[in-house]
Amino acid sequence: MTGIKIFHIADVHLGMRFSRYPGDVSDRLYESRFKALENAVKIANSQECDYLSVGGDLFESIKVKQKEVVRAAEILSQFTGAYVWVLPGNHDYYDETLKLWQWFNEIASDKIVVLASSKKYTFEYGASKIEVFAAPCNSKHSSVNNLQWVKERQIEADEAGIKVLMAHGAIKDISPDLNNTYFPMTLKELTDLNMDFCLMGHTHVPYPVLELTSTETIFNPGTTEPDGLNYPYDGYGWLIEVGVQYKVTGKKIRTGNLKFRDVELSLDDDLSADTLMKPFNDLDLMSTIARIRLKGRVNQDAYQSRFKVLDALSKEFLYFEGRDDALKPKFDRAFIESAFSENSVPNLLLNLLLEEADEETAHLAYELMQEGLSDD
Ligand SMILES: [Mn+2]
Repeated sequence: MTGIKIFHIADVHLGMRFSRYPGDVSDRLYESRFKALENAVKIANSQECDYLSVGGDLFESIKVKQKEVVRAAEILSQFTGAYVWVLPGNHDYYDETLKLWQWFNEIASDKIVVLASSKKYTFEYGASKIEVFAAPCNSKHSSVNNLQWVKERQIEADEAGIKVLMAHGAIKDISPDLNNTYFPMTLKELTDLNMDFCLMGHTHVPYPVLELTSTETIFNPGTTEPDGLNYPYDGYGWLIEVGVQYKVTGKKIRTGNLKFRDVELSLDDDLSADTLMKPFNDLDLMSTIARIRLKGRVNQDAYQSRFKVLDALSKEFLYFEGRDDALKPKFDRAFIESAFSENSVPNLLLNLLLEEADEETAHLAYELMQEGLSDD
């Protein structure tokens, strides 16, 4: 047989809203998810993939708007390969009474197949035959996964093609699922199914962590577009190639448009724009949502200028949040001299604490003195 190529994405979450951000930023975040889906189709086309697969949670919710569903189907219809596989995830689970999937099927071209049932779907294209064992979600939550039917299946004599599992759910030790409510499964469970490879969705962390692999057979892309400051990945899909003797290789390709960066910066003395920008040096700032949390101690002048510096920076980014709650002004001899006259009790005491104890203790004593003074 000749090789086949699949581009696998998951967790696009079209329709996700970002109400904590200002209007123009939340609009951009909302739009960028559709763009990421377009990127995925373009990548799949330029790589001449035979299949494009979506491992669940194409949509953020079963209540997405019709125009969002239509838009998604139209984007996927641009795929120039043989088939698009769309697995319902737990956010967009399958139920035949849902408008979501009715709208989707009405508009989607023939090459788009919703893997709505727990069963084997067979695809033949060119010289290759591929059998997709689907484990879609049919509810938002479940304490058991949908792999049971795959485990119990009768292995048919003609089960000769490439065997692929498509499933959506939490994978133990990779995604957090503390209460076991997201179709929990284990890597061993997946390996034991004896598939040629598994196309997964749900876990927003890409798996495996490698960029390129010829040994792994379980692929989870994570979100196509990053979705928040607690998500340090940039949005990926897996390009999977099956060569002679079903040898599988995977290559991670970026599909995302925006980047989120949550940075904690420990300062010592100075607070310059250059220092603060260091973590963002190689980024396109107008496509970056950043939060910077300052800590440590800086000199008095730097401390007084902190809002000005942060304000100037914020204009460079798509969105920028500066936090100064853990930043303190340096508490040193110079400060004590400026606050208390020479040989006064506070001056002597604070200088002594600075020498015998440390800056923290001396500063605390100073703050207590301030409180004491204001109580009078
Ligand atoms: Mn999910």
